[in-house]
Amino acid sequence: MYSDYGFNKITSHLNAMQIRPLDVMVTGVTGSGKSSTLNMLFEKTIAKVGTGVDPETMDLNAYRLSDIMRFWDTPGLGDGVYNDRIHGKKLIDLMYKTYTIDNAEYGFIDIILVIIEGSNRDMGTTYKLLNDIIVPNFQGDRILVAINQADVAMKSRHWDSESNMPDSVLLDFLEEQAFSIQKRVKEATGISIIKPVYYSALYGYNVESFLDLIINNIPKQKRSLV
Ligand SMILES: Nc1nc2c(ncn2[C@@H]2O[C@H](COP(=O)(O)OP(=O)(O)OP(=O)(O)O)[C@@H](O)[C@H]2O)c(=O)[nH]1
Ligand SMILES: [Mg+2]
Repeated sequence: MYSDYGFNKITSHLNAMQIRPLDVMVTGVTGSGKSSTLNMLFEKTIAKVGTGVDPETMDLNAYRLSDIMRFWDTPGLGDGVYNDRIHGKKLIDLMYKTYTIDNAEYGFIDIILVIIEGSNRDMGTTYKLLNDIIVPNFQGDRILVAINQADVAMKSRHWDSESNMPDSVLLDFLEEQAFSIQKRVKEATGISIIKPVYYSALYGYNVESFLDLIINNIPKQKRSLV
């Protein structure tokens, strides 16, 4: 059960921050697998996953994995200029959602997770999402990147479907890709991100690394507004 994963560690971080739960906003290009990622964590279908080429998620939805973590599914960018503007506004509104404690105002979302597809299709839209929407409105050190669809990163080649793991060739490729995305994000957006993890929401591969990325990067303090 992933709802128990890292419980003690998360709890002690949150106690230090004096918040509960940790709010994680999940963003990324349409079709990158945001909703699938939530289904992977919850081990059941909680969020509707797209089937064809059409974007699926149109609104913000919050799901509580446990008392200590809540995930916000969001619509993906790359859905045409008109919809991107509407969806972009929803993302920005969420980034500016606040709560007040002892007369001080804090940002509701603690961490933003940007999901990228292993095939690297549409990195341009990912950079646009970062540059136009996220980076100007959110602290750079609270932005995490994860690479989904590890199984099809090499067009399904080198994925061992018996063990549901990459073989050594694909593993090398994914490692290389993680470094390269870290570098490219720096060049394209100016922010320094932690080396992304890679995982497969479809096959539940590397879920623990995915959660570790979040758990190991829980901020020390409540988020002040930018
Ligand atoms: N092979 C593979 N396919 C995946 C994986 N994760 C998601 N998909 C597929 O990618 C498509 C899009 O997945 P969604 O979870 O709906 O993507 P999304 O990011 O929520 O998309 P929007 O809601 O449109 O923004 C679906 O057909 C999923 O089955 C994965 O790890 N591997
Ligand atoms: Mg979705």
